[in-house]
Amino acid sequence: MTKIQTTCNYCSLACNVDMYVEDNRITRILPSKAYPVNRGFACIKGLSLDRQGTVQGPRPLPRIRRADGTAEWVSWDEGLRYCSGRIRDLQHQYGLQSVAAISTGQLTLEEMALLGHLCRDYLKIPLDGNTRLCMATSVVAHKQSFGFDAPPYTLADIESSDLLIFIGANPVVAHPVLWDRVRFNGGHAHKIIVIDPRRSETAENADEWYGIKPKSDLTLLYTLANVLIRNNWIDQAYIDAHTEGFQDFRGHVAAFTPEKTEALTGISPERLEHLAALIHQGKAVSLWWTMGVNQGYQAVRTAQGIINIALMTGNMGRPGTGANSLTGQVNAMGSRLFSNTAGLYGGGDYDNPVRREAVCRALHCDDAMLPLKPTIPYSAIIEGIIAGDIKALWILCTNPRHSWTNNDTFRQAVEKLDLFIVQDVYGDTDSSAICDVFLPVCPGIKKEGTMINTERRLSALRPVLPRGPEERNDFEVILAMGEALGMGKALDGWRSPREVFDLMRECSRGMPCDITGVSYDALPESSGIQWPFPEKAGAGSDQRRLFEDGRYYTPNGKARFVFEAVAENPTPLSETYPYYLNTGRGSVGQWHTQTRTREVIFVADVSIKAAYVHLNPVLAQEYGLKENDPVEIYAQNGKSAVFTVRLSNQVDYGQIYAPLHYIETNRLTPSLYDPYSKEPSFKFEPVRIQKYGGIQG
Ligand SMILES: Nc1nc2c(c(=O)[nH]1)N[C@H]1C(S)=C(S)[C@@H](COP(=O)(O)OP(=O)(O)OC[C@H]3O[C@@H](n4cnc5c(=O)[nH]c(N)nc54)[C@H](O)[C@@H]3O)O[C@H]1N2
Ligand SMILES: Nc1nc2c(c(=O)[nH]1)N[C@H]1C(S)=C(S)[C@@H](COP(=O)(O)OP(=O)(O)OC[C@H]3O[C@@H](n4cnc5c(=O)[nH]c(N)nc54)[C@H](O)[C@@H]3O)O[C@H]1N2
Ligand code: SF4
Ligand SMILES: [Mo]
Repeated sequence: MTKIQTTCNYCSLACNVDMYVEDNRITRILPSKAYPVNRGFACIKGLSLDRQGTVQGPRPLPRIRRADGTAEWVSWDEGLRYCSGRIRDLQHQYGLQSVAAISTGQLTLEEMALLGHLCRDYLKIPLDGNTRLCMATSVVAHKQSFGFDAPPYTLADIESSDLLIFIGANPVVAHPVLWDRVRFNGGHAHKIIVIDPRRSETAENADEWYGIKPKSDLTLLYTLANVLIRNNWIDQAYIDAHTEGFQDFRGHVAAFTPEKTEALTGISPERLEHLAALIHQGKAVSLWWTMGVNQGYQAVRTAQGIINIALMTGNMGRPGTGANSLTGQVNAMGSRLFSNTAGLYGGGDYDNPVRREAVCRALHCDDAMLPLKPTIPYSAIIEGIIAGDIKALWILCTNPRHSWTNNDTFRQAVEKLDLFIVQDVYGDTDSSAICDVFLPVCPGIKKEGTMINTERRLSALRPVLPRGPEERNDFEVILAMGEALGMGKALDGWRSPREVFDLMRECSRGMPCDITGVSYDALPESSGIQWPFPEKAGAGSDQRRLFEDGRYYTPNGKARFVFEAVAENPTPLSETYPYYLNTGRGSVGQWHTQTRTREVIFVADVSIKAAYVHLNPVLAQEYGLKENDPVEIYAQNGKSAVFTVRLSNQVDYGQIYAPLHYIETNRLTPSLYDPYSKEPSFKFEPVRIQKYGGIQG
C-alpha cells in the first residue's frame, strides 16, 4: 500500500489528504494530520475525492457533433486537428478576436498558465475565467486599496482573533474546515459576528447576527466608520503612518448617521453603536468577506468599505486582524496571478514597461508576444457571441450553461456559435451536452500541478491513480491543442508542468507574490508554502501574514481609503416584483453545478433532487403554499422557473433563497454587474411568485 499526500481540489482551503492506494485503487483517504490548514480534518467532499470520473463516457476520446446532429468519437489527433483547423478558419474569415475561451479557478497553476500562453500570447484571443463570477471584486478592491491583489491574512489569524466579523459569508457550508477552526479558536475567548440578510447556518451559530437589508452593506459600513470616528475609536497613529485619503474619507462618511441609515439598513442605532464598541474593545479584530459582498452592483466599493474599517482601526498586519477576502475555488488565487488574463504573469499590469520587460526575459520572448491590455470580461464575451462577433468558444473546467447569470443568455449564445468546445471530466454536463466538440479529461486524482489557496499557500496536486492509455489530462490537451495550432517553438520551455512552474516562478521575481524560493519538487509532502517566498527567504515561519511592517504595495507604500457615493439599486423591488431572490450555496456536500458531487453517494442520497427555494412561512401562507408544493417564480429579467417550496425561518418575509446547485436558479438572476469588476450581481433579483398551476397572484 502506498500513501500519497495530495490537495483537495474543491474549495479554496485546499486541505491536504493522504490517499492510500493498493492495486490501483484508493482504499482510504485520511486528512493529513500535519498539514497546517486542516490538521487532520476534512469535509465530506475531501473525504470522497476517490469518487471522480466514474460516470464518464464509454471511451475517453473527443466527441464531435456532425452536421446531422449525430455524435462521433474520434482519435485525439483527429479531434485536436479538427478544433485547431476550425479555429484557424474562423480567425481567418472573421478576424483574430472571433474566437474566445473561458477557464476557471479549478485547474492547476501550470494548466492555467499554459492556456494563457496559448490563448493570449499566441492566438491573441479573449480569455476570461469563472473567477469573474467570484473573486473579480476582491481583485480590484485589493489592487486599488493595497496596490496589489494581496489578501493579507494567514489562516492562523482565525485562532488569534478575539472578534471575527463575517460579512456575506457562510463558512459553515462553504468553508467547513475553516469554520471548525473559528469555533475552536485555539480555546481563546472570542466573539463571532455575522452580517447577512439571511439567518444563514453561520448566522445561527454566531454570537450575534445583523440581519441587514440586502445590498445595504456599504451604507452600514460607512455609518460604522462614522460612529468609530465620532467616538474617536480610531488608530490615528496607524492612519497617519500607513494610509492616505483618510481626511476625505472622514468627510464622506460624516453624513452617514445611525439615525438616518436605520431605514436603509434595518439596523438600529443602538445595535450599530454596540458593534462599533465591540470593534473598539477588540484587541485583534478580523473582518472576513465572501460572495455576499463580491456579487453585487456596488461590490468593489463594499469590499473597500470593509478594508477601510480595518485600516482606520489599525486592525492590519498583526496576528488575528485583517480585512480578509475568502477565495472560493481551490486555485482561484493561481488564476488571479498566473492566467495571463487580467494582468501579466506574476501580477503586473500590461501597460507597465518594466514588468513587460521582466516577463519577456523570464519567458524568453519578444514584447510583441505579450498582450497589450487585459482581456475583455466574461460578460463581454457572451455579449460578443450574441452580437455575432465571436464565432467560437472553448471552455475548460466550468459549466456556464448552468452557472452564468441569467443563464438562458448563455444558451442563446451557444445557438449563435459556429464552434463550441467543452473540456470537462463529464460529457453530460449542462454545457458539454450542447457542445460541438467535447474533450474529455481525467479528474484531479490523476493529474499533477500546483494550487494556491485562500491564504496564498501553494500546495501540490499529485497523480494518485494511473491513467488509461487514451486518457488525457488538461495539461496534455492544452499542449496538444497548441501543437496542432502550430505554436512550435513558442512551446519550448512550456512542455511539462514542471517547466511551466519554473517559468511562472521566474515571472514572479521581485513581485509581491515572489515564489522564486519555491521548488516544484519541494511542494509534495510539505506543509505548503505561502507567497511571498523569494529565493534565500530561508525556512521562515509556515504562517506568512502581509503588511506586518505597515508598508503596502502602492508607490508610496501607503494603503488608500477608497470610497464613493452609495449607488441606488438599479433594479429595486416594485409593485410587480415585490420580493427579492437571494442565491448561494445550499449544503456542504453540494458543489456548484453538482457534476462532481453527484458521484458522492452520501451526498446524492441526502440532497434534494429538484430545485427548491426557502420561503418564509408567512409569505407561503399568503399564497396558499405548503412544504413541498411547487411554486413558480417570475423574475424581473423576464424569465420564470418552478421550484419546490421549503418553509424556512432562515429567510424573512419577502426574501426567497435559492441554492445555485440547480440550473433553474440562474434562469432568474440578472444581467447586472459591478462597474469596476464586472462581477455579476447574483444575490439580488426582484421577483413575484405564484402557486404553480394556480391563478397568478
Ligand atoms: N459546499 C460548497 N462549498 C463551497 C462551494 C460550493 O459550491 N459548495 N463553492 C465555493 C466557492 S467557488 C465560493 S465562491 C464560496 C462562496 O462562499 P460564500 O460566499 O460563503 O457562499 P454564498 O452562499 O454564495 O454566500 C454567502 C452569503 O452571502 C449572503 N448574502 C446575500 N446577499 C447579501 C448582502 O447583500 N449582504 C450580505 N452581507 N450578505 C449577503 C447570502 O445570504 C449567503 O448566506 O464557497 C466555496 N465553497
Ligand atoms: N446564482 C448564483 N450563481 C453562481 C454563484 C452564486 O453564488 N449564485 N456563484 C458563482 C461562483 S462564486 C462560481 S465560482 C461559479 C462556479 O461555476 P462553475 O465553474 O460553472 O461550476 P462547477 O460545477 O464547479 O464547474 C466546473 C466544471 O469543471 C468540471 N471539472 C471538474 N474537474 C475538472 C478538471 O480537472 N478538468 C476539467 N477540464 N474539468 C473539470 C466539472 O465537471 C464541472 O463541469 O458559479 C457562479 N454562479
Ligand atoms: S473544506 Fe474545502 S478543501 Fe477542505 S476537504 Fe472540504 S472541500 Fe476540500
Ligand atoms: Mo466561487
